[in-house]
Amino acid sequence: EAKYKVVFARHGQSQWNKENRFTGWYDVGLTEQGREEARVAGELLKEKGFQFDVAHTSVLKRAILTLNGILDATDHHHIPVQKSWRLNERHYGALQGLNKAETAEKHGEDKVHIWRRSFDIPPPSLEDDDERHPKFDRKYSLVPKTALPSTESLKLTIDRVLPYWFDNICSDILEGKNVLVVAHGNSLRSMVKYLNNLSDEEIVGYNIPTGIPFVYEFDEDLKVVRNYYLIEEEELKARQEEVANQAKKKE
Ligand code: DG2
Repeated sequence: EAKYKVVFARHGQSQWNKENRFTGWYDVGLTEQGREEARVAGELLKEKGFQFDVAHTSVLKRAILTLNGILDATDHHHIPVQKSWRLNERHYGALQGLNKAETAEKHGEDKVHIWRRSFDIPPPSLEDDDERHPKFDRKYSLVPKTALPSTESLKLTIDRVLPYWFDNICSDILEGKNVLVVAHGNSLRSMVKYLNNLSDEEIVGYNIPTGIPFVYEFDEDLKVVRNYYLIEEEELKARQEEVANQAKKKE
């Protein structure tokens, strides 16, 4: 009954993941460990016999470099890669750059949990004239300024990710292509919420670790038949727990 398979992965550890800073649309590179995670993910996919015809990623280099690492390790340099701002991380507003644990110390863990994981409450927004606003970044010069965020809740992220899922990724899947998607914690949570039909409450507790491929199998109508990570349950739980705990106060 499963007809199509799509492989997803969050990028490997970025420099700001390592420093435990809110990243959002800030365009930070990978750490050595992040590059290694990409290589290991690629080796795993190769070992399991996955092949790809097209890849989709964001316009942020931590995702692009991870995808490149996977394409390198799986010997898939030839496939077309589509990059879109719609697969970018959720915009973290004025929190971008701040340390997650320090922010919890300052504002309280509960507040930070709301900013990180509530469904529809966006973090404080960037000022309109803040030089970090995406409208000043030439990467986004072909996106209408009014469509560019100065902060985003998960709900707003879903609103801009899902059109890309339907129009660009689903069409590739339905053409019979093997698709690889490399994106970010919250742009992936957006797709997972939709695909697994999770409630606004259920998605709150769902965390995605860096660099670990996960697979969705679909029937001919693109209904999800099953989904799973390519690592053991126990290791997955530990890695998810780590993500959940990033905004705990330091002891
Ligand atoms: C992280 C996710 O994004 O952070 O923007 O800080 O996936 O690009 O590393 P990513 C960020 P949390 O929502 O898990 O705090």
